[in-house]
Amino acid sequence: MSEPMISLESLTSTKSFDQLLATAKSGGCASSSCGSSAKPDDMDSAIWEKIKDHPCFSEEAHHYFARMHVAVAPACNIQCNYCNRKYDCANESRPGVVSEKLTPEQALRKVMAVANEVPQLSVLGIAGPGDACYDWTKTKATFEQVAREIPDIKLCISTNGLALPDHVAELADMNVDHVTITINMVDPEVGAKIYPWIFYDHRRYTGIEATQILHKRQMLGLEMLTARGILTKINSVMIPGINDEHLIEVNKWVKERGAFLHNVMPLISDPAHGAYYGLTGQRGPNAMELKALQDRLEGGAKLMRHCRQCRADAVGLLVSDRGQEFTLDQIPGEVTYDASKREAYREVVARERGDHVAAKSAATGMVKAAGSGKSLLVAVATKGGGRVNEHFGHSKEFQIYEASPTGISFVGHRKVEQYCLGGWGEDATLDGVIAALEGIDIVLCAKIGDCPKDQLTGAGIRATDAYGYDYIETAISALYTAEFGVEPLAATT
Ligand code: CLF
Ligand code: SF4
Repeated sequence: MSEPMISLESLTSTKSFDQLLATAKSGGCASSSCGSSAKPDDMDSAIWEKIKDHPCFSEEAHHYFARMHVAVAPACNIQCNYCNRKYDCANESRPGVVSEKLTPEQALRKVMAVANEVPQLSVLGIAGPGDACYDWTKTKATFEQVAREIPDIKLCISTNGLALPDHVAELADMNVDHVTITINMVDPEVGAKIYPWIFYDHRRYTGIEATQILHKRQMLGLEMLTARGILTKINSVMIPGINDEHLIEVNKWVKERGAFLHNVMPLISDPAHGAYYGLTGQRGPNAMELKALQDRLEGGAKLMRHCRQCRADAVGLLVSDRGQEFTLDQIPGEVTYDASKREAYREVVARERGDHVAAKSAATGMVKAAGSGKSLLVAVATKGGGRVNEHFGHSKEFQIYEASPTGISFVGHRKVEQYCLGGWGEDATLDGVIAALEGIDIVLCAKIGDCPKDQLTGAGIRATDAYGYDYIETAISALYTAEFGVEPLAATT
């Protein structure tokens, strides 16, 4: 087990800015890889500059950087069968949670307050709770005000695409270089099963007529963004029996039109949310069905697999939402932005990140060199920084990695209910965690007690805390080579 070069606490502390600054200025890094670039070899430098601090557009960045959403855009111009308008937009948020809706002025105050407290903040997104392009006046006013006060924050928008072509030029003028379009179909017949109506050009359309218009506008918007060099991510909601097979076609279409990423998300369907699908019993896919479809899409448009389907008022690293700490009643009436904390954090991360990339490359090389031809599915308890650094019982999600002859890949995450609450754990909760880990070979965590470890073993899932605080890939490569005969497997049962 190796100690981190810089502790996660020094990266993420909300209380000790002096310590953070001291860490940033102290240097003291023993690694020969300090300062090395984390840019993948096969990526264009200009694109890397755009995505390297964006937690959604770069899987690697999501270990270090945070986004926040401001819920300034409640109005929407279409109806999705998985959405109940009383709740957040399900395209970019978990349904069933009501947001605090903000004016652009309130949003600015909130962004400055978060920037002062959350040094990882790098992106401001507007993802509803309706449609950011349809509710354009408020979206634009928010972006303009925030860009004036915090010029280095990246601006990001999510839309259903219907009103998008009307605003591409303004998005480019405002330097918005990350746009997400939710595209669930390229065949209007499929679309008619997902969208009962749209509101376009002052009138309401239904059925195939509606989805033909939506499809044309989505494709036009995507092409216009690509022509301007704006990076696009396509979100698709996987709806079993409705569009799951069809998403293969969607992936081809969006790749041909220059999409940078394709994010296939599972339908979240629950009668309690009051949406049409929930009320009519339409189910969402399970984790293995989602992974199987994502695996079939490999080789097409590049996939995003680390989406957390976050709320329209989410704040923080994707792994942990701190939105509830920043409701308007907790923010001072007057806020002045102080850039120093975010700047100090960036200095720390630049060093840690170079070290991580070198470790990752060595780990991948070891897995490939093992030449076993076999795969290992590993669930990792982490709270950020790319390390195995969370206790099993404190985890609210596990990050899933696959080690195979092609290397080590992040393939998704599994949300769970936190098992340990102040020193004791509920058996029923543990049963739920074990069910969520279906198909996993080994769990990696910073600490685990004998009781949960034994129960996991009983369910055919091994668990170990022998690699606590190691980089995730370093730990997985050690497991992989041990599993296939190179070294004994440490401390797993
Ligand atoms: Fe927000 Fe979306 Fe921008 Fe990210 S979220 S507007 S691209 S800053 Fe990210 Fe959240 Fe998934 Fe969205 S994890 S739901 S993909
Ligand atoms: Fe709901 Fe978003 Fe669809 Fe509008 S685009 S209906 S807010 S899920």
